[in-house]
Amino acid sequence: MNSTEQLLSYPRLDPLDPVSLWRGMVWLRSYDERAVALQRQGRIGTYATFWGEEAVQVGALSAIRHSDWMFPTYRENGIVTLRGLPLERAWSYFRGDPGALFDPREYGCAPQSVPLASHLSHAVGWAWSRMVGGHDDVALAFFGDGATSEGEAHEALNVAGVMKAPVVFLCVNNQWAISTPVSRQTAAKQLVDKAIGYGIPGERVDGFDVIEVAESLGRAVERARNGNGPSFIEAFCYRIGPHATADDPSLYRSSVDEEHWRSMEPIGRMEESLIREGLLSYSQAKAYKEAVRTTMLEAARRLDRLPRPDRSWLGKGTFASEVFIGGLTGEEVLS
Ligand SMILES: Cc1ncc(C[n+]2csc(CCOP(=O)(O)OP(=O)(O)O)c2C)c(N)n1
Ligand SMILES: [Mg+2]
Repeated sequence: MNSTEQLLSYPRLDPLDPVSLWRGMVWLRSYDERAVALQRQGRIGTYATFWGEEAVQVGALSAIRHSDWMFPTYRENGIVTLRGLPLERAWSYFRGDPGALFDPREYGCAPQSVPLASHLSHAVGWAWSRMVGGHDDVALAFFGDGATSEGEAHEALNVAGVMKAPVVFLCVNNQWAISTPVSRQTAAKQLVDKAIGYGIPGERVDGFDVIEVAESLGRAVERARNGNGPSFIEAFCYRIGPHATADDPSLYRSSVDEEHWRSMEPIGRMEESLIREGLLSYSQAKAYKEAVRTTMLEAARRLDRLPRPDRSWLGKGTFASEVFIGGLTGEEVLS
């Protein structure tokens, strides 16, 4: 693809094709960078950036199929665009637009959870109901290091272990929960050790290595699909950026540390190795990144053309009879 050629759509991920995984990460990075720019320009509100966590998100998504559902947090806010949600709809969430909500069945993705860990019970309930209904679908649930301290994380992990619910619990240990370091979060040596208490298998992976993530997730998904129950994967990485655009990490952590982890970020590292192995050329990489950037800029212009939220939208979707998700009423979504 040359630099002037437009991208027609989002990249399709194949765990056995490393270039597709690199493309997915470039897509998410570009989405994230554009979102931060939109926030700084006052075109969206507070935004949770995920710089450095692209390998976790792409590696995980590559390991599941469309009938498997994702249960993201606010940090995986762009992942559903890799299943086709229009970019401007994903961004419009950050200006309070109920039109940003979508029918979860269309994209196999639950709404992003802002309350920590509450969505883990939803993931277990969904997965269990699929299992009881005779399907072999799997739930992929993201949660942070901080979320492991929530009672609801414990409840969800415990029930999943007992019921052998087909869930992959993907704990994104980015070492920070806003200003709380993981050393103040738990006395456990590593978060994956918690899996033992629930009687479920656990693995710890390098969250900056998309292939390692994809392989580990592949094993966990297969286990769940074959009726062998849940897994706990700790993806060890680092939150390179602030908690969100409203945060200033210089108040609570050292820039030396940040620099160290920034040098490990997943995309540049993978790009270098793909070029070294002859799977990607420098000019192809450059052209792809430019094409993605153009796609993002065009989507940002479409965002400006969407109706602006107004006060009358507050509370919209509170009642099941109201139309709100993808033109459906809550009752229709639940039916
Ligand atoms: C139940 C609940 N308690 C507190 C908060 C406030 N809060 C928002 S993000 C956050 C830190 C979460 O850290 P972590 O789970 O590590 O996820 P990360 O932000 O690093 O992705 C907290 C405490 C919340 N959203 N929900
Ligand atoms: Mg964290």
